[in-house]
Amino acid sequence: MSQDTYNPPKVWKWDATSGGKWASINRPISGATSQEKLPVGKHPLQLYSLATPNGVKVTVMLEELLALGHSGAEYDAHLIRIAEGQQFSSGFVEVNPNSKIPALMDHSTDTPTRVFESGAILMYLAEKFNEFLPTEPAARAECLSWLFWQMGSAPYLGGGFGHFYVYAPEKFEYAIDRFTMEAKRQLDVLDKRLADNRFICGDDYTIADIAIWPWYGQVVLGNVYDAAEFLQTHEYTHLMRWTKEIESREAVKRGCMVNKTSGPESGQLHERHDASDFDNKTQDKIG
Ligand SMILES: N[C@@H](CCC(=O)N[C@@H](CS)C(=O)NCC(=O)O)C(=O)O
Repeated sequence: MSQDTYNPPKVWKWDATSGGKWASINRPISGATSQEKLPVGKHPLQLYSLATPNGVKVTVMLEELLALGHSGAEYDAHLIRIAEGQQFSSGFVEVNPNSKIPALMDHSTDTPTRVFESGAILMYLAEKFNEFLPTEPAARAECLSWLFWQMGSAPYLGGGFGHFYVYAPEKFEYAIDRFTMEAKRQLDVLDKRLADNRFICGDDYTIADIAIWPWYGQVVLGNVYDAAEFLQTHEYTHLMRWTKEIESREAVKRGCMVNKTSGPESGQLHERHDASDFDNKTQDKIG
Protein backbone atom coordinates (compact mmCIF):
# COMPACT_ATOMS: atom_id res chain seq x y z
CA MET A 1 0.00 0.00 0.00
CA SER A 2 3.03 2.32 0.30
CA GLN A 3 2.86 5.39 -1.92
CA ASP A 4 5.16 8.44 -1.85
CA THR A 5 3.99 10.63 0.97
CA TYR A 6 2.74 14.09 0.06
CA ASN A 7 3.13 16.80 2.65
CA PRO A 8 0.72 19.63 1.79
CA PRO A 9 2.39 23.07 1.83
CA LYS A 10 0.98 25.82 4.05
CA VAL A 11 -0.79 27.38 1.06
CA TRP A 12 -2.05 25.39 -1.93
CA LYS A 13 -0.97 26.69 -5.33
CA TRP A 14 -2.56 25.84 -8.67
CA ASP A 15 -0.24 23.63 -10.69
CA ALA A 16 -1.80 23.97 -14.12
CA THR A 17 0.34 21.13 -15.46
CA SER A 18 -0.84 18.49 -12.98
CA GLY A 19 -1.87 15.23 -14.68
CA GLY A 20 -5.15 13.39 -15.10
CA LYS A 21 -7.61 13.08 -17.97
CA TRP A 22 -9.54 16.24 -17.13
CA ALA A 23 -6.54 18.38 -16.08
CA SER A 24 -6.90 20.70 -19.09
CA ILE A 25 -10.43 21.82 -18.08
CA ASN A 26 -10.06 21.83 -14.29
CA ARG A 27 -9.47 25.27 -12.79
CA PRO A 28 -9.79 26.69 -9.27
CA ILE A 29 -11.82 29.65 -10.60
CA SER A 30 -15.28 29.91 -12.10
CA GLY A 31 -16.72 32.01 -14.90
CA ALA A 32 -16.43 32.44 -18.65
CA THR A 33 -13.19 32.11 -20.59
CA SER A 34 -14.63 33.11 -23.98
CA GLN A 35 -17.38 35.40 -25.28
CA GLU A 36 -19.83 33.31 -27.28
CA LYS A 37 -23.62 33.11 -27.44
CA LEU A 38 -25.43 29.77 -27.29
CA PRO A 39 -27.46 28.66 -30.30
CA VAL A 40 -31.28 28.70 -29.91
CA GLY A 41 -33.42 26.30 -31.94
CA LYS A 42 -37.13 26.25 -32.77
CA HIS A 43 -38.57 24.41 -29.75
CA PRO A 44 -39.65 25.81 -26.35
CA LEU A 45 -37.04 23.74 -24.53
CA GLN A 46 -33.37 24.26 -25.32
CA LEU A 47 -30.99 21.76 -23.79
CA TYR A 48 -27.22 22.27 -23.70
CA SER A 49 -25.64 18.96 -22.84
CA LEU A 50 -23.52 15.88 -23.51
CA ALA A 51 -24.47 12.20 -23.08
CA THR A 52 -22.67 11.65 -19.78
CA PRO A 53 -24.83 10.04 -17.05
CA ASN A 54 -25.87 13.51 -15.83
CA GLY A 55 -26.80 14.57 -19.35
CA VAL A 56 -28.67 11.34 -20.13
CA LYS A 57 -31.02 11.87 -17.17
CA VAL A 58 -32.53 14.86 -18.95
CA THR A 59 -32.72 13.45 -22.49
CA VAL A 60 -34.39 10.29 -21.12
CA MET A 61 -36.90 12.45 -19.21
CA LEU A 62 -37.71 14.51 -22.31
CA GLU A 63 -38.09 11.40 -24.47
CA GLU A 64 -40.35 9.80 -21.82
CA LEU A 65 -42.54 12.94 -21.76
CA LEU A 66 -42.76 12.94 -25.56
CA ALA A 67 -43.63 9.23 -25.50
CA LEU A 68 -46.60 10.13 -23.27
CA GLY A 69 -47.77 12.65 -25.88
CA HIS A 70 -46.56 15.93 -24.29
CA SER A 71 -45.77 17.94 -27.40
CA GLY A 72 -44.66 20.84 -25.16
CA ALA A 73 -41.63 18.71 -24.26
CA GLU A 74 -40.24 19.02 -27.81
CA TYR A 75 -36.65 20.12 -27.49
CA ASP A 76 -33.45 21.05 -29.24
CA ALA A 77 -30.42 19.32 -27.75
CA HIS A 78 -27.24 21.25 -28.48
CA LEU A 79 -23.93 19.48 -28.01
CA ILE A 80 -21.54 20.93 -25.43
CA ARG A 81 -18.10 19.37 -25.78
CA ILE A 82 -16.81 19.63 -22.22
CA ALA A 83 -13.36 18.23 -23.04
CA GLU A 84 -12.92 21.26 -25.32
CA GLY A 85 -14.09 23.67 -22.61
CA GLN A 86 -17.36 24.75 -24.27
CA GLN A 87 -19.01 24.94 -20.82
CA PHE A 88 -16.90 28.05 -20.20
CA SER A 89 -18.43 30.19 -22.96
CA SER A 90 -20.22 33.31 -21.73
CA GLY A 91 -23.51 31.98 -23.17
CA PHE A 92 -23.25 28.72 -21.24
CA VAL A 93 -22.24 30.45 -18.02
CA GLU A 94 -25.39 32.60 -18.28
CA VAL A 95 -27.48 29.39 -18.21
CA ASN A 96 -25.31 27.61 -15.62
CA PRO A 97 -22.85 29.71 -13.57
CA ASN A 98 -21.37 26.38 -12.42
CA SER A 99 -20.21 25.53 -16.00
CA LYS A 100 -21.45 21.95 -16.03
CA ILE A 101 -23.83 20.10 -18.32
CA PRO A 102 -26.79 19.61 -18.41
CA ALA A 103 -28.35 23.09 -18.60
CA LEU A 104 -31.85 23.94 -19.82
CA MET A 105 -33.61 27.06 -21.05
CA ASP A 106 -37.41 27.08 -21.15
CA HIS A 107 -38.54 29.69 -23.69
CA SER A 108 -42.25 28.95 -23.15
CA THR A 109 -42.39 31.10 -20.00
CA ASP A 110 -43.04 34.89 -20.07
CA THR A 111 -39.36 35.51 -19.63
CA PRO A 112 -37.16 32.49 -20.45
CA THR A 113 -36.45 30.29 -17.43
CA ARG A 114 -32.98 28.84 -16.87
CA VAL A 115 -32.56 25.57 -14.95
CA PHE A 116 -29.27 23.91 -14.06
CA GLU A 117 -28.36 20.81 -11.98
CA SER A 118 -29.84 17.61 -13.40
CA GLY A 119 -31.99 16.97 -10.30
CA ALA A 120 -33.51 20.45 -10.51
CA ILE A 121 -34.16 19.96 -14.23
CA LEU A 122 -35.93 16.63 -13.61
CA MET A 123 -38.09 18.21 -10.90
CA TYR A 124 -38.85 21.25 -13.08
CA LEU A 125 -39.98 19.08 -15.99
CA ALA A 126 -41.93 16.69 -13.72
CA GLU A 127 -43.85 19.62 -12.23
CA LYS A 128 -44.31 21.38 -15.57
CA PHE A 129 -45.90 18.31 -17.17
CA ASN A 130 -47.29 16.70 -14.02
CA GLU A 131 -45.60 13.37 -14.71
CA PHE A 132 -43.15 11.00 -13.00
CA LEU A 133 -43.42 12.73 -9.57
CA PRO A 134 -46.21 11.60 -7.23
CA THR A 135 -48.41 14.33 -5.77
CA GLU A 136 -49.54 12.44 -2.64
CA PRO A 137 -47.26 13.89 0.11
CA ALA A 138 -45.73 10.65 1.44
CA ALA A 139 -45.10 9.22 -2.04
CA ARG A 140 -43.66 12.56 -3.17
CA ALA A 141 -41.35 12.68 -0.15
CA GLU A 142 -40.12 9.15 -0.93
CA CYS A 143 -39.50 10.04 -4.57
CA LEU A 144 -37.62 13.24 -3.73
CA SER A 145 -35.59 11.39 -1.08
CA TRP A 146 -34.32 8.97 -3.73
CA LEU A 147 -33.78 11.78 -6.25
CA PHE A 148 -31.61 13.67 -3.76
CA TRP A 149 -29.96 10.41 -2.68
CA GLN A 150 -28.74 10.10 -6.24
CA MET A 151 -27.55 13.71 -6.38
CA GLY A 152 -25.60 13.28 -3.14
CA SER A 153 -24.29 9.77 -3.79
CA ALA A 154 -23.18 9.81 -7.43
CA PRO A 155 -20.22 12.16 -6.83
CA TYR A 156 -18.66 9.34 -4.76
CA LEU A 157 -19.30 6.92 -7.61
CA GLY A 158 -18.13 9.30 -10.35
CA GLY A 159 -15.76 11.81 -8.79
CA GLY A 160 -14.49 9.23 -6.29
CA PHE A 161 -14.53 5.67 -7.67
CA GLY A 162 -14.61 6.51 -11.39
CA HIS A 163 -11.96 9.17 -11.10
CA PHE A 164 -9.42 7.07 -9.24
CA TYR A 165 -10.20 3.75 -11.00
CA VAL A 166 -10.15 5.19 -14.54
CA TYR A 167 -8.93 8.78 -14.91
CA ALA A 168 -6.26 9.51 -12.29
CA PRO A 169 -2.72 9.64 -13.73
CA GLU A 170 -1.62 6.92 -11.28
CA LYS A 171 -3.45 4.10 -9.49
CA PHE A 172 -3.62 4.94 -5.77
CA GLU A 173 -4.60 1.89 -3.72
CA TYR A 174 -5.89 3.95 -0.78
CA ALA A 175 -8.23 6.04 -2.95
CA ILE A 176 -9.44 3.09 -5.04
CA ASP A 177 -10.13 1.04 -1.90
CA ARG A 178 -11.96 3.86 -0.21
CA PHE A 179 -14.25 4.67 -3.12
CA THR A 180 -14.79 1.04 -4.21
CA MET A 181 -16.03 0.34 -0.70
CA GLU A 182 -18.48 3.24 -0.97
CA ALA A 183 -19.55 2.38 -4.54
CA LYS A 184 -20.34 -1.20 -3.50
CA ARG A 185 -22.20 0.02 -0.43
CA GLN A 186 -24.36 2.23 -2.66
CA LEU A 187 -25.02 -0.66 -5.09
CA ASP A 188 -26.14 -2.70 -2.08
CA VAL A 189 -28.50 0.08 -0.93
CA LEU A 190 -30.19 -0.02 -4.34
CA ASP A 191 -30.20 -3.81 -4.52
CA LYS A 192 -31.96 -4.09 -1.16
CA ARG A 193 -34.49 -1.42 -2.16
CA LEU A 194 -35.23 -3.15 -5.45
CA ALA A 195 -35.62 -6.58 -3.81
CA ASP A 196 -39.14 -5.56 -2.77
CA ASN A 197 -39.94 -2.87 -5.31
CA ARG A 198 -40.30 -3.05 -9.09
CA PHE A 199 -39.12 0.55 -9.40
CA ILE A 200 -37.25 2.72 -6.91
CA CYS A 201 -40.47 4.20 -5.49
CA GLY A 202 -42.67 1.14 -5.82
CA ASP A 203 -44.94 0.24 -8.72
CA ASP A 204 -44.50 3.48 -10.66
CA TYR A 205 -41.59 4.63 -12.76
CA THR A 206 -40.55 8.10 -11.52
CA ILE A 207 -37.82 10.74 -11.78
CA ALA A 208 -35.97 8.74 -9.10
CA ASP A 209 -35.49 5.89 -11.63
CA ILE A 210 -34.66 8.41 -14.36
CA ALA A 211 -31.96 9.98 -12.17
CA ILE A 212 -30.48 6.76 -10.78
CA TRP A 213 -30.37 4.54 -13.89
CA PRO A 214 -27.88 6.54 -16.00
CA TRP A 215 -25.29 6.22 -13.22
CA TYR A 216 -25.95 2.99 -11.36
CA GLY A 217 -27.63 1.06 -14.20
CA GLN A 218 -24.82 1.92 -16.61
CA VAL A 219 -22.13 1.07 -14.06
CA VAL A 220 -23.60 -2.38 -13.36
CA LEU A 221 -23.88 -3.02 -17.11
CA GLY A 222 -20.20 -2.05 -17.49
CA ASN A 223 -21.05 0.81 -19.88
CA VAL A 224 -19.58 3.38 -17.49
CA TYR A 225 -16.01 2.81 -16.18
CA ASP A 226 -15.88 -0.76 -17.55
CA ALA A 227 -15.87 -1.95 -13.93
CA ALA A 228 -18.61 -4.62 -13.89
CA GLU A 229 -16.13 -7.40 -13.12
CA PHE A 230 -14.09 -5.36 -10.63
CA LEU A 231 -17.24 -4.47 -8.70
CA GLN A 232 -18.80 -7.94 -9.28
CA THR A 233 -22.03 -6.20 -10.28
CA HIS A 234 -23.77 -9.46 -11.32
CA GLU A 235 -24.15 -10.18 -7.60
CA TYR A 236 -26.66 -7.33 -7.26
CA THR A 237 -29.43 -9.37 -8.86
CA HIS A 238 -32.37 -7.06 -8.05
CA LEU A 239 -30.47 -4.02 -9.25
CA MET A 240 -29.57 -5.91 -12.45
CA ARG A 241 -33.22 -6.90 -13.05
CA TRP A 242 -34.32 -3.23 -12.69
CA THR A 243 -31.41 -2.04 -14.84
CA LYS A 244 -32.40 -4.32 -17.71
CA GLU A 245 -36.08 -3.43 -17.50
CA ILE A 246 -35.28 0.27 -17.76
CA GLU A 247 -32.67 -0.29 -20.48
CA SER A 248 -35.39 -1.87 -22.66
CA ARG A 249 -37.63 1.24 -22.65
CA GLU A 250 -37.74 2.93 -26.06
CA ALA A 251 -37.45 6.43 -24.54
CA VAL A 252 -34.35 5.34 -22.63
CA LYS A 253 -32.77 3.99 -25.82
CA ARG A 254 -33.48 7.28 -27.59
CA GLY A 255 -32.37 9.42 -24.64
CA CYS A 256 -29.03 7.58 -24.47
CA MET A 257 -28.27 8.46 -28.11
CA VAL A 258 -28.78 12.22 -27.82
CA ASN A 259 -25.59 14.32 -27.59
CA LYS A 260 -23.52 11.13 -27.63
CA THR A 261 -20.07 11.45 -29.18
CA SER A 262 -18.47 8.12 -28.30
CA GLY A 263 -19.11 4.41 -28.88
CA PRO A 264 -20.52 2.91 -32.09
CA GLU A 265 -21.41 5.60 -34.63
CA SER A 266 -24.93 4.13 -35.04
CA GLY A 267 -25.66 5.01 -31.39
CA GLN A 268 -24.60 8.65 -31.68
CA LEU A 269 -26.99 11.52 -32.36
CA HIS A 270 -24.75 14.53 -31.79
CA GLU A 271 -27.62 17.02 -31.82
CA ARG A 272 -31.38 16.47 -31.69
CA HIS A 273 -33.63 19.13 -33.18
CA ASP A 274 -36.60 17.05 -34.27
CA ALA A 275 -38.15 13.67 -33.44
CA SER A 276 -37.38 12.61 -37.01
CA ASP A 277 -33.64 12.91 -36.30
CA PHE A 278 -33.85 9.40 -34.82
CA ASP A 279 -35.54 8.06 -37.99
CA ASN A 280 -32.86 9.66 -40.13
CA LYS A 281 -30.32 7.88 -37.96
CA THR A 282 -32.06 4.55 -38.67
CA GLN A 283 -32.05 5.43 -42.39
CA ASP A 284 -28.30 6.11 -42.13
CA LYS A 285 -27.85 2.63 -40.67
CA ILE A 286 -29.92 0.98 -43.42
CA GLY A 287 -28.31 3.05 -46.17
N1 LIG B 1 -24.45 17.98 -10.02
C1 LIG B 1 -24.37 18.29 -11.42
C2 LIG B 1 -23.15 17.64 -11.99
C3 LIG B 1 -22.96 17.99 -13.44
C4 LIG B 1 -21.59 17.55 -13.93
O1 LIG B 1 -20.70 17.16 -13.15
N2 LIG B 1 -21.40 17.62 -15.24
C5 LIG B 1 -20.12 17.27 -15.81
C6 LIG B 1 -20.31 16.19 -16.87
S1 LIG B 1 -21.06 14.76 -16.19
C7 LIG B 1 -19.51 18.48 -16.50
O2 LIG B 1 -20.19 19.23 -17.16
N3 LIG B 1 -18.19 18.68 -16.34
C8 LIG B 1 -17.51 19.76 -16.97
C9 LIG B 1 -16.54 20.43 -16.03
O3 LIG B 1 -16.42 19.99 -14.88
O4 LIG B 1 -15.91 21.40 -16.46
C10 LIG B 1 -25.64 17.78 -12.12
O5 LIG B 1 -26.15 16.73 -11.71
O6 LIG B 1 -26.12 18.45 -13.06
